[in-house]
Amino acid sequence: MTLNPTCVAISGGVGGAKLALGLSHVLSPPDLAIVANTGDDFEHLGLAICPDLDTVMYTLADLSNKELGWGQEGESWAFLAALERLKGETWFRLGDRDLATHVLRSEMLRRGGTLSDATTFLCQALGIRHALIPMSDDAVPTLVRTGNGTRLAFQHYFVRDRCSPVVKGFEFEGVETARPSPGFRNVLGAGRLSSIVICPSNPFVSVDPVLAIPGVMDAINRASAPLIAVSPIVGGAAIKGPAAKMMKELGMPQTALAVARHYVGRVDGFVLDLVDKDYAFEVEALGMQVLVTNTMMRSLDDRIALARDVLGFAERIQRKVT
Ligand code: FO1
Repeated sequence: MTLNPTCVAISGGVGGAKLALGLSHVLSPPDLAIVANTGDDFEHLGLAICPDLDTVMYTLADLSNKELGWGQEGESWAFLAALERLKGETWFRLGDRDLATHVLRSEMLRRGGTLSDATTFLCQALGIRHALIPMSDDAVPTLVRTGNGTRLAFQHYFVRDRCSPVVKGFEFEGVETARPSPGFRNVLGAGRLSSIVICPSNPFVSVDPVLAIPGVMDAINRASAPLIAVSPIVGGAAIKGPAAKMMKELGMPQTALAVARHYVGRVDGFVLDLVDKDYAFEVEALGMQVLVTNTMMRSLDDRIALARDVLGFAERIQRKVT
């Protein structure tokens, strides 16, 4: 199916999935394609685990575990208990329902299917009609360079070590030879594209891996659609996850303005939360258009309202640019 969306949303983590859901309520399936980060992916117990794809997939299917922020709701943990009894690795918690996703995807990959094929199959099985696309079908695992010089696999940093190691930098292993997935390349070249939205995700480990893939920024710059980033930092804190801690350890202020600076030269528009409205002038001085609105997505209505605001913002920038 050749996709020809008006909006491409780039998503990673919980915050990204919330705005992706809002966009999916505003735009009908042909008009929206969601590209998920796969830098968090890793092989565990012989299974291909794709957390950011699954967070978006479960969110769109209304199956997501709201308390945990990952995995499925109403989960049971019999597999994990049995694994414990067998002295297997249980630091990365796999629920029984979630396990079916990993087993099926792993089998499809083992038979030579691509991650894109597996994602399409699983989304169709869950009745998801919007396109969910991995950023690449090549493995581009994110490594976290820590204070004592070691490089940690992302899930070892994030889950096993509970984000406690001091972060010095990141590496996207194999990114130099990675290619955008066919779907990702396809949607960035869509003739109808009028917005590319970076959802409020961790700039370093959820967004940078996607933009670092060779050809992606060129394709974004060739597209007439503006690239808009929603700040994942509100009032000096990350809504969820280690973004603010990472910024501190990287020697950056933990502010929405620092996030804008991180994106300078790459994005056309930046969305600040109301509490950060005083940064608007400085963000504009970086050469970005600015939208100040509520970015706290507590309810489905908040998700939908932010989606509408961002799309309207893209329209305004579009008119200005062309
Ligand atoms: N995050 C945790 O903090 N603890 C876990 O045990 C855990 C298990 C897990 C299983 C499947 C999956 O798709 C995600 C899971 N996550 C877990 C979240 C995962 O670490 C993601 O990378 C984060 O959500 C950041 O994107």
